[in-house]
Amino acid sequence: MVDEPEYGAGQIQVLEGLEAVQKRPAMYIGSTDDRGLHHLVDEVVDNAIDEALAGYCSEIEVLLHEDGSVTVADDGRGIPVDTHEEYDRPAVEVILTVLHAGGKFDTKSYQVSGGLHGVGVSVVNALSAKLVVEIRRDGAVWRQTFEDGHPASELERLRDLESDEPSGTDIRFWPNEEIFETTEFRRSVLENRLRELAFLNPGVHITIDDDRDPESPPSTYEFEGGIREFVEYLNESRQALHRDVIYVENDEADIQVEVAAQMTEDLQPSIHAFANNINTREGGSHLTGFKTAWTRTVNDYANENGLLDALEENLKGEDVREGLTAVISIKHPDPQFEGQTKTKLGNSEVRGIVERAVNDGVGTYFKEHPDTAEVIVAKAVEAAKARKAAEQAEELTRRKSALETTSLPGKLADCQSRDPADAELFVVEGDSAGGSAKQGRNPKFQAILPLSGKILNVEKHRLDRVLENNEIRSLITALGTGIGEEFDIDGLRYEKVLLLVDADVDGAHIRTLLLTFLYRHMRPLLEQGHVYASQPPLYRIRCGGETYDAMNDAEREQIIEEHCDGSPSQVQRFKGLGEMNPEQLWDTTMNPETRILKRITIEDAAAADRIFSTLMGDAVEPRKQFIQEHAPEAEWIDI
Ligand code: 0RA
Repeated sequence: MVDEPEYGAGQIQVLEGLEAVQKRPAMYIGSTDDRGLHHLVDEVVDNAIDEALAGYCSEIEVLLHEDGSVTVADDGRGIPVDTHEEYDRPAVEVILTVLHAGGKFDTKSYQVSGGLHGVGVSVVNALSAKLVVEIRRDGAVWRQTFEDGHPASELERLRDLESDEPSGTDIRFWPNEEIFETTEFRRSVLENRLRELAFLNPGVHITIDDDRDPESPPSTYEFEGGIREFVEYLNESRQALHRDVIYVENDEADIQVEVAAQMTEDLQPSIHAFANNINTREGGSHLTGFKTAWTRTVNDYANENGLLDALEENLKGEDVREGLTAVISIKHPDPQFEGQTKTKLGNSEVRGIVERAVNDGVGTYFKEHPDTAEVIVAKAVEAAKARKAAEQAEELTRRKSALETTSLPGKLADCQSRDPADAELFVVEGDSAGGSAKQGRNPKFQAILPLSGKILNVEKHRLDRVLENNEIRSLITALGTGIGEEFDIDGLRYEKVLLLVDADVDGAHIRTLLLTFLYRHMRPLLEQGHVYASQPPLYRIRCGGETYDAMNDAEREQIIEEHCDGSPSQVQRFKGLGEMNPEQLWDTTMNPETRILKRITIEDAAAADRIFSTLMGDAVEPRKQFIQEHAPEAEWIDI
């Protein structure tokens, strides 16, 4: 490290108070639902990662406690404890009680730091009923406690630090139950993020342990290979076409660029771009730079070696990306995040920097590894041929434009409302359930689209085949958004899209096929939370003139116990939606007052890509393993 800035309490900038955060938490952490809750942990972990990026921290431990709190411990420098001159209070107290009083806003103090979560640990404190910070620094162990964001104790000096004891910070917090809709941390959500951080920051060792479930062993993540191992992980259930992951790195103008890529047999690209450890799912200049350079480099190699003679044209971007798994990670001292969800990298200078890194690095790699270059070109040529064949038959263009001009599908029973904001579309498995749903619905705002057959597995077919499928075409025209590059959320005809399938294996399969289609061709619909799984009950129980519905066996037993004194007068098992009459279907599944819906969101595109490749791809072993690992969570898959 050169030119280390002196970092004491004096350098901390002060901006505003925490009441603003408590009043409008969503402004700072996006939402107060499950997602917002997990952002609290991300925020503290990101601070520890910043210490690691500055070269001071190598171990991060996350511990989920039985009482619902969580501790994040690191071996960084420790939050400063000396007196903050302006406030005449310990720096740690200022950092935890004054918004934006971290060091990060002073670009000299930190080379690189997260932009999205980088709201500061004071936000975590503001949204916690209680927070305890323990610091090992300046020869001692220190502790301070906070309640509802306010100091509940002075900073205490607990004891001297042992000579061999490393410095660091432990932050334990209890999220405020009055602020969050849920305060239950989900281990798998945290694991996905921690794994990702370990891939993006090689050398950092991250552990998560869950005391709520004493049986479960801790998970640890440390990847010496960094994003190369990330690509291998993403490709676990994809068939790679060459053994080694291509890796490029470059530093230019203080901007660090890393790219890892491997071509697979698949049809889907799986390309993930990060800036300062933030998953930039809306893309941006680093992704654009990568795409331009990858297209150019593959074309250059192909032309120089006469591999495009038969094709008689250059490869297009979509051709060279078919089946490509890639991770792009840049670290920038002053990242600009734009877009609806602030996950699009705006810095325009990054485009050229990534382009040059990939042109040079991958160009050289291809010259040194002609076998790899050739399989990559061959794969792209195959994709181009398929694209041209479809274009020549004019099928693709015809089908695409037909989607825009044709009237609504005949099978759709549309709703009366023309205002998408209060309209819902039920996509229903089977014609008979579709019939019941049509009779049972409220036609004012509920539309029904029955699906007759199984829909196509889009993971295994190119777009021309996908668009031949009648069920998929009906769905696209009913939704009104178009697909792929032409997708336009403004065309969406229904605020909610509800997938209504039987509660059995076939139903789960159909739902997964539908989700795969939506994920691959209408991803913003999922990202923006428009898609829901309807949860029809499995049992209807009667006793004492009352009716109760149970979603599963455990609930059935509980109801029989609590409401029927152990002996119900009737227990009906719904074998499928088709067995419910229209009134039952309305009562249990469609009535907004009483129904149970599960919103399907994509927390993590990389994890979702892997899940879809695993569930829908060719490799049998990883699929079996995935289903076995997730079996305890029933057939529901959280993506
Ligand atoms: C302000 C300044 C410094 C470090 C930190 C905050 C810091 C915050 C957190 C939050 C969790 N773990 C943390 N570790 C460090 C710089 C300290 C220095 O210059 O010595």
